[in-house]
This record gives sequence, structure tokens and C-alpha cells, in this order.
Amino acid sequence: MSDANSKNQQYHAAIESVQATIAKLQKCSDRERNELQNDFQQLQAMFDKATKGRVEIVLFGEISTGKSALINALIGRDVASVDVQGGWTKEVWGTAWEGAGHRIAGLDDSEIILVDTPGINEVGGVGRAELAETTARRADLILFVVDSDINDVEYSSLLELAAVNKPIVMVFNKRDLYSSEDFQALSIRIKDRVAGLIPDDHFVTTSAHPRSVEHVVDDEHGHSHSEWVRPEPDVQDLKLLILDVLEKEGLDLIALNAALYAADKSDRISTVRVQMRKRQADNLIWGMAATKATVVALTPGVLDIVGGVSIDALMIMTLSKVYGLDFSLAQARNLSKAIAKAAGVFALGELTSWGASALKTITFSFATPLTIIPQGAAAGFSSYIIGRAAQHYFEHGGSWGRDSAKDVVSHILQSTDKDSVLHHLKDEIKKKLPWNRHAAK
Ligand SMILES: Nc1nc2c(ncn2[C@@H]2O[C@H](COP(=O)(O)OP(=O)(O)OP(=O)(O)O)[C@@H](O)[C@H]2O)c(=O)[nH]1
Ligand SMILES: [Mg+2]
Repeated sequence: MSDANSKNQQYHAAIESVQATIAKLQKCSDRERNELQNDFQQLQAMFDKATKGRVEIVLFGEISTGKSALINALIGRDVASVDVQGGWTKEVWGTAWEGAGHRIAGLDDSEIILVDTPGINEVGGVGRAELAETTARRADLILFVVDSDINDVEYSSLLELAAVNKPIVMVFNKRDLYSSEDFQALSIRIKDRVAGLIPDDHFVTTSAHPRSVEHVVDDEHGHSHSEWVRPEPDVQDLKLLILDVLEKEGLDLIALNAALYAADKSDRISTVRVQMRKRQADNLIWGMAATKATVVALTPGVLDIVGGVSIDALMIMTLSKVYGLDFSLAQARNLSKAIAKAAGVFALGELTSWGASALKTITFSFATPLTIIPQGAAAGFSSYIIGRAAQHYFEHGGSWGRDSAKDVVSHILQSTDKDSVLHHLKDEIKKKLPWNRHAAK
């Protein structure tokens, strides 16, 4: 396969991975999609960027190193505010580099965006690491701008950026401020320090906004006076290097970026989904267990049936929906039975049946908190265990995973703090006791 062909394949595979991640997101429940709305927009933007062939070059570096001045010099007019004070650029923003003269073959709409960022020392500790990370994630190419020897803040930011695996070019700006000897010595020191992080041929020197120099001018009367003239910016080497990198690797960079981005987002979708499902399942299991506890306690004889449907089966059916599996009531009932069987007579049977048969024989008027609270709580506990087991089953895509149902249920029983679950369920029953209502009056 030719090199161009394999590049194209990589590029298309990357776009497909973004599409697949978008599809994964679309398959989420309404609630999950709501939570992931920003990610959806970002993925769409990445899809747009990759299909159009938009390359984002992010300038990164300490305050006042000349990032904004470099953007102006590359573009050839003042689009970014440059400031003597430092700390001028407050937000990340981008502008199209129209005169770059770069087109990715086959992508007629391809363009280069230069992205300006605040100086890294403008942003404190955690914020800085975050800025480095988000910046690096969106970048196809990073220009790390320095104007003197590298300090510790710069070095640690460089490490953070390098961890994201994007190509970095080191731009040594303000060349005009150094004598040849000083410049040589500094270059060697900097290259030495970043060896292994930045390849030698990704090191370039610029004067984006050189200091004005004094010219002595003779007028026609033989008088001389001095004039301060700012030399033209010199960013030619940087421009050539950028265009060279894009020429050789433009499509690869876009593909790499899109693929990394899609993989990250896909992980995030999974994490958010797992968290949300877990939270929903938790609420459901506790809620249903409390309902069962209360129903068994307060309506003896009716047992655990609400509107003709067993609470456990109802719980399992609803749980299956949380996990994107649509169980029928019959399937739910079967799973509930399978779990009860796996739990064995001693675990769940003991808890539910003694309560049931005892309650059939007593009428409500005979029932006292002394008897009905533990009976109700025991019934609720069995639902809780059934719910947890069903949750495990659904978390594994509708199977017991590597273990048997029996192993799973006995592990759940062992790892559950029975006393605290019972305690909670008793509290739930007490809240609903008619005695309580009278007492409150
Ligand atoms: N001598 C010299 N000064 C420069 C050069 N480039 C920029 N400067 C000066 O450095 C100062 C800061 O330039 P900016 O472009 O605002 O720097 P920045 O990195 O964008 O700064 P922040 O946005 O504040 O982080 C300004 O006074 C510029 O005139 C250069 O090549 N040589
Ligand atoms: Mg700036």
C-alpha cells in the first residue's frame, strides 16, 4: 500500500471513530444524553474540523513571551492585542490564518486556525494543568513560546503537554534582544533541557515584534537627527517549519487528534453512563426495598403485591430499563425467581417466608410495631438483595459474567452490611406507621 493510501485510510478510520462515538452517545438514554450535551457538541465540532481538514495550532507559554505578537506577525496584521504589561490575553481564542497558503490535498476547505492562550503563569496551580491539558487536547500542533531560559513552571507545563502526545514546536522569540554569543549559549541550554521532549528540528527562533532601533538620518541641510524605527518582524523560519510539518503530517495530525479525541470522549461517555446508571439503580433499589418493607408491614395478607404485580418483578423490570435492556414482566419474574433460588432457602427464604406466613394469620389490629417492623424490614432486605443481584446481572449486559448466579448472590450477601440495611428499612417503615401519624397530632 502506498504511503498516501495508508494516510488516507488512517484519516478515514479516525473520522469513523468520531462518528462511532457520536452514535454511542445517541444511543444513551434521554437523561444521559442531557448530561453529555456539551460532549455531543464538542464531538460534532471535532467531526466538522476533521472532515473539513481544519488544523488548530495553539500557542502556549509564559506571560509576555510574545504569543499574541507571533500571531500578528504570522498573519501579517494586528489581530491580537500585544501588551507591554503582560497578562494581556485573558482567554483562549482563535483566528484563521488565511494567507498561510496551505491546503491539505483533497480537502478544499482546509484551513489553519491560530489559537492564542493566556500566559501560563497568569493561571494558578490546578487551573494551569487544566489549561495545558484542554489546550493540548484541542491542538493539532503546539507552539511552545519562550523568550529566555526555561524555568520550572515552563518545564512542568511542557511535561503536561507532552503527556497528551501532540507534536510540539519550541519557539524562541525575542531573538533581537540577544547578542549572538548569548543566544548560542541559551539555545544550547534550552535544547539540553528539553531533549527527549522536543526534537532538535522542532526548535525555531523568531523576532515577532522587535524592539525599535535608533537610526541616524541626515537631512538635505547636512543636519543629522535620530529616528526610532521598529524592524520588520522575523517569523520566516517558524512559518516554513509550520508549513513543512503540515505538508508532511497535516492529515496525520488531524487523524491523530480526531482519533485521540474520540477515544477520550468514548471513555467519558462510558464513565458517565456507569455513574448515572449506578445512581439511578441505587435510588430504585432503596426505594423499592422501602416500599416492599412498608407494604409487608402495613398491609398484612397483601404481602408484596402492588396492583397485582410483585414488587420484586416490578423493580427488576424498571432496573432493566435503566441499563438499556427492556425486560418484560415475565422475564423480570423469572430473574427474580432465579436470584431467590441462587440465594438459597437460608438467605432469602428464611427472611421472606417467615414474615409471610406469620402475617397471614394476624389481622392488622393485632399487629404491633414490635412484630411488623422486623417482618417488613426483613422482606425489604430480601428485595434489596434481589435488586443488587439484578443490578450485577444488568451491569454485565444481561448475564452473570464469569461467575455463577449463586457466587454472585452469595458475594452480595457477604459484602452487604445487613444491620445497616435493616436499620434504614425500619426507619422507612416507622415514618409510615399509623401510630406515628397519631403521635404527631
Ligand atoms: N524585543 C522584542 N519584544 C517582543 C517580541 N515579541 C513580543 N515582544 C514584546 O513582548 C511584550 C509581550 O508581547 P505579547 O505578544 O503581548 O505577549 P503574550 O505572550 O501574548 O503575553 P500575554 O498575552 O500577556 O501572556 C510586548 O511588549 C511585545 O512588544 C520580540 O520579538 N522582540
Ligand atoms: Mg497575549
